[in-house]
Order: sequence, then C-alpha cells, then structure tokens
Amino acid sequence: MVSFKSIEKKWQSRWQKKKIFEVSEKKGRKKYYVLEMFPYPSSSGLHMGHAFNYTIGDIYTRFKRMQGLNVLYPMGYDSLGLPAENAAIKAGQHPRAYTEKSIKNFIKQQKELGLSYDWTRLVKSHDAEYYKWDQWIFLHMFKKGLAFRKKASVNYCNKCQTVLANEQVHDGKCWRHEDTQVEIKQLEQWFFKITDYANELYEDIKKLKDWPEDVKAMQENWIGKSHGTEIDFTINGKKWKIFTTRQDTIYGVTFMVISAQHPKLMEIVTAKQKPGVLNFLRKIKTTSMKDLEELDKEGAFTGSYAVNPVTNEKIPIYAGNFVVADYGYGMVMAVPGHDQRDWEFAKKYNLPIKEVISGGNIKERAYTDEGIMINSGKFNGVSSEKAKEEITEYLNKKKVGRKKIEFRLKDWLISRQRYWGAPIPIVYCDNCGIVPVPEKQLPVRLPEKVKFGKGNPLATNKKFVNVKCPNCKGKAKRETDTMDTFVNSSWYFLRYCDAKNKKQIFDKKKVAYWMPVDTYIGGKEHACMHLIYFRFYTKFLRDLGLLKFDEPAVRLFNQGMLHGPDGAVMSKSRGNVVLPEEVSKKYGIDTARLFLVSLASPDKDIIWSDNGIQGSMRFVNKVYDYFSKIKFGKIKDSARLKSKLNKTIKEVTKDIQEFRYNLAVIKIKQLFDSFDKIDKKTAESFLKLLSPFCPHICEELWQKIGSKGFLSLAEWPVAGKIDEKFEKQEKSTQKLVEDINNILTILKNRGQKANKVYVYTLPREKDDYFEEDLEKIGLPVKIFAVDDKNKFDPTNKSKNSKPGKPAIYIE
Ligand code: ANZ
Ligand code: ZN
Ligand code: ZN
Repeated sequence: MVSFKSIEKKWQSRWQKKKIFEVSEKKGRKKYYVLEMFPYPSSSGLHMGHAFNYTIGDIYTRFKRMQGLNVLYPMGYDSLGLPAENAAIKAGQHPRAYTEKSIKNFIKQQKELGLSYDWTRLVKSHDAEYYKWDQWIFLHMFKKGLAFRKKASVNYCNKCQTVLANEQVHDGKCWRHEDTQVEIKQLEQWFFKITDYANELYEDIKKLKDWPEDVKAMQENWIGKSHGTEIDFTINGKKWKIFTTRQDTIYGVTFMVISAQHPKLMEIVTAKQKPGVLNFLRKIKTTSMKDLEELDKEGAFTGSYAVNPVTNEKIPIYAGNFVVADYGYGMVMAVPGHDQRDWEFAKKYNLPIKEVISGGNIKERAYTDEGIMINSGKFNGVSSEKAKEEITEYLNKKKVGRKKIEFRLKDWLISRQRYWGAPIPIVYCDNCGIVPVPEKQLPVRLPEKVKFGKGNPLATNKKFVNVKCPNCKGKAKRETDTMDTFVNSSWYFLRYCDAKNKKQIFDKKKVAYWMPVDTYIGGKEHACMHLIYFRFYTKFLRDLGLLKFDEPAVRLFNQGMLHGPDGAVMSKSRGNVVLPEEVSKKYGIDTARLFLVSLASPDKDIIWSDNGIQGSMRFVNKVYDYFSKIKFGKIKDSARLKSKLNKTIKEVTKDIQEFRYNLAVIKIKQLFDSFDKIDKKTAESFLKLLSPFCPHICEELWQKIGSKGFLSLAEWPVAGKIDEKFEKQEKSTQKLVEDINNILTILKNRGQKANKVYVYTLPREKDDYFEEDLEKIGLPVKIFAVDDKNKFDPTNKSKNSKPGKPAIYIE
C-alpha cells in the first residue's frame, strides 16, 4: 500500500516552503476572493463537519487559482468572546493561554487537510494589533454619534452574568443556556446606531443577486420595513405619538396601551393607580416583537386618559405586556374590533369593542380584513383600503398625523460585562464626562490580571480602571465593558487584504484590489446577526471614505451540515464526531475530501458513512496505481478519447463553478474508467481535473509522470473539440450491451450455454457501435450489417433488426 501520509506531508511542506499560496496584488491580473466564515477556535478542535466546510472552499480556491486568477484565500480566528472565556474559566486557565493553545491546534489540523490558505495573512481577534482597530472603528462611530450610551431594558443572563442582544435570546431563554430564563434589567449600555442604516440595509438586499433567497427573506424580515402613519394623541396636555399601520381604524380606538418597559411610563401613572401598576410590572417579563402572538395579554390601568385627535373622545390608557418599548413609539392605539391582541385585552378588562369596518362578527373575534367603513364619520361608505389614504391626508391637514416608515431592526447593543473582548476605548471623568481615548493611545490593552466570578472582571483590575483623563489630566475611570464579539467578524475580511499593517486599519488601495469578497462560504445560522452586521460595517467604513463599494460579498454559499453515522448533526455534544486525523490515518485525507463532496451537492446535508468512504478509497487507489505504472508510448489518443476528455473538461469546469462537486466527481470517474493507454497530455489534463479534490496524490503523480512545476499552479485545462458522434456511439453501444446481457441471463437461467454473439444492424447503423466496448460482455462479439452477403446467420435472425435496435443471435 502507498503511504498517503508521507505523500501528504511531503507536499504540504513543499507548498509551504515555496510559498505558492501566498498572494499579492498583481496589476492586470484578475482577482478572486474566497472566504469562509471567521471560525471560533474551539479547544476541541476540528471534526469532519468543519473539514467539510473548509474543503468546499479549498476546492473552489484551487480551481479558481488554476484558472489563472489571483486568488485570496485567507484564514484567521474569531478568538475573543464568551465561549472562550467560559471554557477557560471552566478549565482553570487564563483565556489567553487557553485560546492560543486552541488556535495552534486548529492551524495544525487545518494544514493537515491540505487547505491552501495564504497563512501570512492570519489574523486573531484577541491580538491587540487586531482589536486596536475594533477600538479605532468605535472611536469613529462615536465621533459620528453612531456609538452612544443609553439606559436600556436589557436582557440579562444570570449564568453568563452578562447582557444579551435580542438575537441572543431564544424563546425568553439564553442562547447558550437553554435552561436559563433571561431577566430584564435597566442598565446604561453602549449601542451602535445600526438603525441609521436600516433603510439602506433593507433596500440593498436587492443588490445581493447571488445570495440564497431564504437568507435574503430572513434579513428582510429582521430589518422589517413597515409603511404606516404616526398619530399624535394628547395626554395630560402633552403630545404623545403612536405608530399604526391601520389608520383606517382610528374611529374604533377604545383604549391605549403603553409598553410596560416604556421609559416614561411613570409620567402618566396617577398616584392612585401606582400600586396596581407596580404590582403588574413585577409580574411580567420583557417582550420582543417575535413572541407577541403567544403571549397572555395582561395590563394595568394607568389612571390617565388620551384624547383621540379625530373624535376628541377621552380614552383610558393601560400599561400592557404586549406592546414592546422599542418599536414605533412604545405605545399603541388599541382597536379591539379589528386587532385580535386588542380584542383579547378588551375582553379580559371589560373594555368597549367598536366596529368600524363591516364584514366580520366582532362579537366572536376581531375582524382584521378589509371592508366598508362604518361608524367613521365622513369616511363612512368608503372602502377601508381607500380610507387609509384619505385618513392619513386628513390627519396631515389637521397637523395631527403623518406618513411614517418604521423598522423592526434595533440598535445594536455592544456592551458586554465580560473580560474576553475588546475594551471599549472610553474614559469617564468627573470634570469632562465621557471622554474618548485618543487614537494615539490605542490599543487599550486587556489587562492580564483580573478576577473572574462576580460581575465585570475588568473592574477588578485597579491599574486598568484608574487612569488620567486624556482631556484635563484629572482622575478618571476607564469603561470596563468590552465589545460584543460580533464586532470582530464585522470587518475581518478587510483586514485580510492587508493583515500586517501597523499604521492603518488597512491600505485603501489593497482593499480596493481584493474586495468585495467574490464567494463567501458559511452556515445558514448566520442569516441575521453576522450577515447584517458585516453589511452595516461595510456601509459605515464606506461613509468614512475607506471603501468604494456598498456590499461586502457578491456571492453567499450556504454549505449543508455533515451528520454523524447516527444521522444527527455532527457535534461534540452529541458525541457523534468523526475526527479527520483518524479518517486520514485509515484512508488518507484526499480520500476523505473526495468522499465529502461525492455524496451530494455541498449545499445539502450529508451523512458520514464508513462504507461510503471505501468507494472513494478504491477509486483513489486505482488512480494512484494506474498513474504510477503508466508508460507513455508514441501512440496518440484516439479521436474518441480526446472528445470524451474535452467533454469532461467542459462539464467539470461548469459543475465546479456552480458548486455541483458531486456531479464533477462522477464525470471524472467516468473519464478514468474509459482510460486504456493514454498520452501524456491526457494524463496531465486528468490530474488537473482531479487535483482540487485530491491535491496531494495528484501533485505526487504529476511529479511521477515527469511534469514540470507544481500541479497546484498548473493551468486549468481548456476543452477542445467535442465530437457528438462519439457520444451517440457510446450511448447506443451501452444499450446494445444491456440487451445482450439480458438475453444471456435468460439463457443462463434455462441452463443453456453461450459461446459467441452475433449482432445484425441496419446497413447505415453499423458504425454506431464500438466493437471494443462490446468486449465487456466477456464473449466474442461479431457485428454484421444486414446486407452483408458473407454474414453468419444460420437462423435468419437478421430479418428482425430495426432502426436503433439490432437483431442478436447467440451461439
Ligand atoms: C392600530 C391597529 C388597528 C393596529 C388594527 C393593527 C390593527 P407592523 O406591521 O409590525 O409595523 N404596534 C405599533 N407599535 C407597537 C409596539 N411598540 N408594540 C406592539 N405593537 C405595536 O405593525 C404595526 C402595528 O403594530 C400597528 O398598527 C400597531 O397596532 C402595532 F386593527 O395600530 B396597529
Ligand atoms: Zn447564558
Ligand atoms: Zn477630564
């Protein structure tokens, strides 16, 4: 047996020594940027599921590189963040030591997969040289008013001891601790004002032509652009706005509901109602727009009334759990006749229900469809759809309402009360207030020594906390919150373009050359958070004048999930992981790579199977054997083989381009099966086609057959002439073989012996069959045209032959 291990080692070290995957900007050379999502370097290392992900990118990269493109294919680690901090604490180690060990292991494993990264561009987000630029971006956001502090009702996980973003709360529970109910606290937090970009983020989804439709739909939903009307209601002589998409129901408002988390709720709670409201507030949990439907509607009367600007009616105001504080204005006009949530609330608290659109039965439930306006003053008789326009106009004229667009997208809460993140570069001074750390003093380094356990670790390091105010040089204190780890993955793809720049975040020219990312590969789970944040950063940095494009990634490819042999998604916690090292020892890594992409197209889920990989193994062994022993004679390949090769080149090229790796592999295998004696050019073309999948053995065989240079840098073959005649012949021969085999089976079952096969074709069809291909049958086969006078035809079978269906006689 061949030692695949030593072949892999040999080529991995040669590739590295000769720096063949290192790239720089080349004028006049077309660039291509392949990127996989920034991985978190988990200490348990890579399993086959990760290998699958990276193999998809590596195959694509190798293919594009051989096509003569200047390909950027970098790797780095999203090494800051909660998981690393938690794991380190659990293991009793410092997060830095723990993370660095994990990264080392990751790199070793990735190298063993034969991935062709340009390792000189490696970035790690826990390097001060990296997070310095996180802080730099923060300062620029701060300057533009896009980084700001506000008191906010925040989701707080007691186990993580930190604030969570809305996205990190799943069904009221922490996304890491499915068993921990998230609590609400009011804290001063740092936010990025992503909502300033909501409209552009929403509208530019249209530009993402090569992104999966479902990801785009999820983003549309998440950003949630809503066209409605804002209306002014008067409460205790003051104006309060509400947002509605159903201005046609304004005559049906019978009460108002203000969010229980509204920051000004207490302003409208009367002394008499205060105990009741406070009691209600203690009972409820926070709400997000997502879980409004399932909620049991609850509330408490505030004691105040609002004046409906259209009817001048005085209507009671309730505090309620089904209105969210940070959507619209945190208050709604309730129309129980036409909104089911309001209907349920009205029933519960005995509030009037008024019908203003006909068509339903509001005694049973709210009527939410369109209809004809009733009980609506001068709008009676109009269709509710038309009334929407007319009422907005009417409100506009009375100066009590106007058109309004609302977004569901929230400002991005970036404060984390954790250690393992980029420190927020802010200082608090008694004299000057909030003072940004001057750019020259960056990075604000994470101190090594902190105490974990209670509250915010950075606050436990006195030297870190107590500083001089950069402004007045007086006593001041540092911000002890760190930034959400998602900031790191929001711009890392830009840093790869100029990873070692000490003076700037990156050189604009370098980024202009490489960006945008041409193909971005990663999982569907990132449809909302990361994939919105990195679009936001791109737009912000563009507005700073650093970028000249609007969107970071041209094409997004979502790979499927690898399932373990038990059928469940491969994961350490499931205990069903298959390790690349072990597979590699048994079968060689090329076999594993080939197998991973042979099963299905890479956007589909696949199941690992030890039987399955045997098939790939046999193929790799056959290829290795064949090319090791190959001797090139003087003979040129037949026209037929050349045509087949060209056809394979054409189709494999297209299949890889469109990520149909599985189909490409089938065609490569079929080409190999048709080989007998081949010339050197054909041998080289074949190895080129196979090399993105099996780079090590192909490189070895390339050298064995005496070809020059690295196969990894060889030129991708170009398809020459394809003769469809051969294609047709192959098909008809295949059919004839099947027919003969069927007859042979019948004879065998009857116990009759067969010695020789005679085939009779119509005269013009005689050349439609390859005699040498018929040898597969294992018996001598002779083909006659029916008009051949010398044919051997003892039972006159030839009279049965039909177009496309020759007669057969078996002796
Ligand atoms: C009156 C009304 C009558 C409404 C009716 C609906 C039906 P989208 O499409 O999501 O924008 N709303 C406004 N602010 C809210 C908040 N902070 N929390 C919960 N609900 C809020 O939905 C807009 C509708 O959601 C608005 O239209 C408002 O209720 C409610 F028959 O106003 B509607
Ligand atoms: Zn948690
Ligand atoms: Zn000061």
